[in-house]
Amino acid sequence: MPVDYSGTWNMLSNDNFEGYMVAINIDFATRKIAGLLKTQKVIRQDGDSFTMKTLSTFRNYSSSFKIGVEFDEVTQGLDNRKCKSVVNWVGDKMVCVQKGEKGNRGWTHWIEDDQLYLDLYCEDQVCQQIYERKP
Ligand code: ECB
Repeated sequence: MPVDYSGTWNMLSNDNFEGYMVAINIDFATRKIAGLLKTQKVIRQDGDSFTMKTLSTFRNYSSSFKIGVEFDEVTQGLDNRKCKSVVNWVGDKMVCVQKGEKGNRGWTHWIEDDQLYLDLYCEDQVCQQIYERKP
C-alpha cells in the first residue's frame, strides 16, 4: 500500500525558516511577519496527482503537479520567482527540484509516525517543518 499524504496537517515546528527566507531574499519586514505563522498544509493526492495548499493568516500558496512531470512554477506571494519544477518519488519520500535562478532549491516531504515532514532548501539553507494531522 503506497503512502497517502492526503489530509489537513497543522504545523508543529519550523526550524530555520529565517535562514531559508533570507536565502530566497525575503525582506526583513515580511520575514518578521512570516516567522510567526503556523501554517497548515492541505494535501489532495489522487494517484500520482497532487494539490498542495499552504494556508496561513497572512498569505496562501498552492501548487498542483503530477509525479515525474516538469511544470512551470511561480512562487506567487513568496519570492515570486519562476522555476521549472519536478517532483519524484524516492521510496515513499517526495523530492521536488525547483530549477531556476536560485541554486540547490527544492523540498522533500515524508511521513514518519503519522507526522508530515518538510525540508525546504535553497543554496546552503535548510528549513525543517513538522506537521501533525488536524485532530
Ligand atoms: C504560504 C504560507 C507562508 C507565507 C509566508 C509569506 C511570506 C514569506 C515569503 C516567503 C517564505 C517562503 C516560503 C514559505 C514557506 C512555505 C510555502 C510553501 C512552500 C512550498 O513549496 O510548499 C510545497 C511543499 O509543501 C508545496 O507547494
